[in-house]
Amino acid sequence: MLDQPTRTAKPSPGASAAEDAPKIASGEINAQSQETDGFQLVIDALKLNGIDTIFGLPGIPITDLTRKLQAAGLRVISFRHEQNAGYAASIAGFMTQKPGICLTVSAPGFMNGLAALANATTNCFPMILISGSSEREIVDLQQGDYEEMDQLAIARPHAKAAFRVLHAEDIGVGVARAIRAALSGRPGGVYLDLPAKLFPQTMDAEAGRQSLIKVVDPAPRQIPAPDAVKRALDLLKGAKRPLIILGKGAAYAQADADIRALVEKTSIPYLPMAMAKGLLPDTHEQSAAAARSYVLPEADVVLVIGARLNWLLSHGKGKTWGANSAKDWGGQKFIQIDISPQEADSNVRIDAPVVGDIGSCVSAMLGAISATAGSWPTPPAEWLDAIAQRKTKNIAKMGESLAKNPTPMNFHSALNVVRDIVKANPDAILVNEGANALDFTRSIVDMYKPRKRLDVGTWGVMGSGMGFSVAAAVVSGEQVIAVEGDSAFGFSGMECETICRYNLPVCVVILNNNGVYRGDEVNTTGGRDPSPLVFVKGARYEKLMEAFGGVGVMASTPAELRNAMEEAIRSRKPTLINAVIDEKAGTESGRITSLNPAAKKKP
Ligand code: OXT
Ligand code: ADP
Ligand code: MG
Repeated sequence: MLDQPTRTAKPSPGASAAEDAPKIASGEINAQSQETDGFQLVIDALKLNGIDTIFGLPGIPITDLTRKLQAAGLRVISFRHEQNAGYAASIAGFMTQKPGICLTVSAPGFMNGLAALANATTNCFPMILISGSSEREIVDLQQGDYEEMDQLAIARPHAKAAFRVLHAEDIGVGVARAIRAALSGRPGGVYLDLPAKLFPQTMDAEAGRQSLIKVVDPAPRQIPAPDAVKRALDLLKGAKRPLIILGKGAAYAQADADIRALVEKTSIPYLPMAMAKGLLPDTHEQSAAAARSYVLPEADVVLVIGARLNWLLSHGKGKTWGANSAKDWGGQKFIQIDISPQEADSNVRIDAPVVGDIGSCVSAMLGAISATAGSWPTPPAEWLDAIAQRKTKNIAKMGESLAKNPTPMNFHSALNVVRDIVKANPDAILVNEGANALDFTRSIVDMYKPRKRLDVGTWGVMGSGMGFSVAAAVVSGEQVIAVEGDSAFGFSGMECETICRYNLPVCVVILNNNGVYRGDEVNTTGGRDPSPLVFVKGARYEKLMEAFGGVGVMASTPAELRNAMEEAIRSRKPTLINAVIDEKAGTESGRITSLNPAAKKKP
């Protein structure tokens, strides 16, 4: 099939394109030339919509696109593996409420990016995976093209939406649809397929300019119905033991001041999910994080804001919630604020669903509470006192563990240092993955500001660490501290080169216990291979950062770790600290041992 460079351009898709015409800088569409092409239209469409950073990896057919994007003033962050570029794009989306863009080559590059796209959809992160693709006619007849694959069909089940653009004049619509799909309603991952043939297609420059769309109001506010707000507040007001759960949707919504005001005006204790830590400072007196296993079963009314009642909340039922068995309901009444109307009742009955964007819902609730002029009841003192007691006990227990200084280091003695460093640098962004390395960090290291903790999310995915770190540093310019299990780090460790190449202020701390969960397991079969769970003992991970010109430090004591972290933050140099901890430290699967099938079989 021939290219169709001369297809008649469509009329202007809307007034907005005409209004924004001057924003497409002259020179992007060459004023002398009467023609533009697919490369240029992709760049113009992204720029017109405020996209300024691309995470990706070049190769056929997008190599030139990466060069041209850079020449057009966009920041192109080039990775060593597309999966890491994809994780970077997804977390950039979470941090900025703009879709993060990941750009890959066809089939294998696309597949590498797909894991991150699926993870973005699962986590409700707005992201667009743009992949070049091979020749449709050959792909569809399965004639064996270079990197042949029906990418659109494969992406579709893993994305919120998937689109392919075949003609240059449709690039504007394709990019606009991708942005709208990623951002509106529940955010998610979107796939945009750009066949190789699209890029050199030419069309009249003016018609091309007219074909672009600047998306107006890509994430429209969704105002909750007043009766839904009233139903929720009536239920909450009558509670004897109310609890608020804040999820990463609440962090994403950037309604920080109103969320804090709602918590403080109602005096209700709250529990932050992992990535909602810091939405209010973890040291806030209403935080019930240190009394989690007490408040979940005891609460009578639970207001869930931007969190799903999925496995991380034991599906809202079972022993965690005070029921007798895993399938039983604990008797709590639930109020759920979520932008997705289908979320309610997905696991247990939601007595008062409030559908809308969190900013609008929380502000409507605050308005209604203020209208009751001081008559909002403080939760009963017995409830607040009981929580305070549990907290005091758990915090004291934690304090004892943190005060110990064993040799070799354990998770507590190493993380006590990280805890202090984060306290002294509350703007630093903490990236965290591993099993024990994740779970201990979550409960030991307090966060003080919103969206500063980025972790493995809904899938518990290993390999997100370095992609998240690169994006966090690029997007925010802040210091990044990545606390990594040694196994977790291995999934994306080669991106140390990327961190050094872009000279990013990333300090990676590997809590090195020589293996997955721990490093002391032996192969008891007498065979020659090591246990599947252990790595080379005494591995010198710090040399990896040194190999690319960064700083590498081996730390065997809390004092060495503290010095190295302080120096990393002072210098803002790429740094990897290999924090050697006891190989016997750690339990299988960390805090989720009970999810192992073998554990489930046990009586
Ligand atoms: O109330 P109680 O008494 O229960 O106490 C709780 C709190 O009240 C208390 N607490 C506090 N006390 C005092 N002070 C403070 N401030 C405080 N805060 C809290 O502490 C406890 C615990 O609190 P928490 O954490 O809130 O509560 P809990 O009960 O744990 O919460 C439940 C959950 C489910 C919400 C929580 O546990 C959670 O969020 N868990 C997430 C778990 C997760 O996602 N794990 C990652 C996956 S594990 C596994 O799959 C791994 N793999 C396989 C694999 C994966 N994942 N991905 C891919 C692509 N391939 C393979 C692998 C390979 S992990 C892994 C590598 C592991 O090895 P590493 O070397 O990397 O790591 P190490 O383990 O370190 O060796
Ligand atoms: P966590 O893992 O922290 O428990 P989840 O990812 O399970 O959080 O849940 C996030 C929820 O937040 C999703 O159900 C999603 O629909 C919702 N959400 C995301 N952004 C918004 C928003 N702006 N307004 C309302 N709900 C939102
Ligand atoms: Mg480990």
